[in-house]
Amino acid sequence: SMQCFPGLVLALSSLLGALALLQLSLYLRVPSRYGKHEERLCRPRGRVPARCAWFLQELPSFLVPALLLALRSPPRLEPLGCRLLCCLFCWHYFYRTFIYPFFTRGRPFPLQLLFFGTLFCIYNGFLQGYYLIYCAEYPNDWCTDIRFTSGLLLFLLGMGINIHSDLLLRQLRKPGEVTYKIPQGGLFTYVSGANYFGEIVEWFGFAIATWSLPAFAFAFFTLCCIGPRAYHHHRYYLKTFTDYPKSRKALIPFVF
Ligand code: NDX
Repeated sequence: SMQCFPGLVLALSSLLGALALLQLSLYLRVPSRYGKHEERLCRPRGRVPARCAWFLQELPSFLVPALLLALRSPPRLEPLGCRLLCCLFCWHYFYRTFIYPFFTRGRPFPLQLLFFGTLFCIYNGFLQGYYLIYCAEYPNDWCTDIRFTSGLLLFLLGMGINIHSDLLLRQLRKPGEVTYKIPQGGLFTYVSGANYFGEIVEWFGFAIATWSLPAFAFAFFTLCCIGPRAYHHHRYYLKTFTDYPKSRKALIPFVF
């Protein structure tokens, strides 16, 4: 049966950190090509309905850790912290897989990015799940540790912001519409990338609560993946709408 290989966790986390830096260097200057940044002349055959794309792409991040958690024999009963943290991770991806795609009004998603996105979700789902179920060790009172409680609070706050902002974006369109409008309300009052801000806060909260290399590597990856995207969204809005609110920042309220 499976066991913990610390070297494997270290190697996979380092590769995730390296991928984050690769993304940062690729996407600082040009945005990743989906949604409002997709090149106009993309072949329509290379695209998948947004619903299918998000469902398929995010499913492994739910399924892999959920299966690792359910199938471990003997089941891991101690400490509570590991199972709780694994459930938090799965909870986010339950939303992203089974709820978000069914309400999205996004445009068709490029097949090639769907392929890489799926690979990424398998990779990260395995790394986070494997670490928490087979490797992590917490004292029995971890649930009352300041790192766990403050991290959990940030996670919940970020998740709330993320889900609320996803909802505000969706309400900008009627079913079947694919045009872009100026997002209003919630944290969009302060930043163009409110959904991304929420997601970043969420995964840094998770990293603090987990206090582990894999979780910090993933939070860093998230920052490098959607941080630049928030900046490109912001530039797109400034270019497209002459009446775009001048005080609005790209990602971090009042700062940047
Ligand atoms: N999926 C994370 N890298 C990604 C898919 C793409 O979960 O090759 C990372 C995630 C993947 C990426 C994933 C990993 C890295 C990949 C990348 C592709 C290339 C890259 C694989 C897996 C890669 C290397 C080189 C390292 C291998 O029509 P539309 O779609 O634009 O409509 C949008 C709509 N909307 C508006 N509607 C009206 N008016 C407006 N002004 C509008 N603005 C937007 O709202 C969408 O339907 C919807 C949301 O759009 P947008 O662009 O704001 O968000 P989006 O980027 O689609 O993300 C959706 C949610 C969001 O909450 C975000 O926080 C979360 O997913 N997310 C997204 C990406 C990654 C991630 C979280 C994470 O890293 N944790």
